Amino acid sequence: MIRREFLRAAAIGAGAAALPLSASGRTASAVEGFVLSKLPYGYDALEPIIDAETMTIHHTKHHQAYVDNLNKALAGKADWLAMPIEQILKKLAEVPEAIRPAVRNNGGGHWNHDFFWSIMAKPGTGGAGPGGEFLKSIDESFGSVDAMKKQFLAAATGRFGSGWAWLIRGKMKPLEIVSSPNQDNPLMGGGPRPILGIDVWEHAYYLKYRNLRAKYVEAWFGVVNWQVVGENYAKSAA
Ligand code: MN3
Repeated sequence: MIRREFLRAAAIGAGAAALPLSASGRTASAVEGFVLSKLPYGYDALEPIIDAETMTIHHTKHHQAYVDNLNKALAGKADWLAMPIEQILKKLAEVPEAIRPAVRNNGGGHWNHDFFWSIMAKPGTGGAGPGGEFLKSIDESFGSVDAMKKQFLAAATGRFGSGWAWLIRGKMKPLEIVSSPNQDNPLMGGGPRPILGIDVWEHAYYLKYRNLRAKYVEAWFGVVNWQVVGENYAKSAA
């Protein structure tokens, strides 16, 4: 058997019939490993809220580096390379200890950025805001959409250093807001798949907003794709 055939056989054996899907649905094969997905819009699509230069560096340098370093960490481990990234994060405790920190940081970075790109849209095209059951859950959990945004802003600005703020299904209430350091996310440790999330690493906003993280978070709501976020809400109910 040639090497490529062997790897493909190994991938199918370990990952059932399906090739692994990244968060945004791109396939990765055991041969090439994970791949940087294309953005669902142009680098300048989120202007003026997120500038094209920030988007270009963020995607082609930062996200690319997470993908490359994830592949490097998993090199030679066909069973892990064949797994969807979401599944790897859920099973992080089973990743060999020697590579677990690298998989956590870079696998988290890969999933988080795929997710982040997917929930944004050109200003004015992302829908009016939450609706239906999603809106009811927000009202029940926070009182109003504005109150939810306020709490999200507090979590995003309160996260010391680099990290993320998330809207997720809650335990005590239908929805809750949490934040995580570095490239961690709620999936690690068996939590729910996020509904909404924001990257508050300085690389996400520093060129335009400098040190003013709160200004960035407030403006960012103008590029949220509420259609996709509503779908995330529906999916997370299952
Ligand atoms: Mn980032």
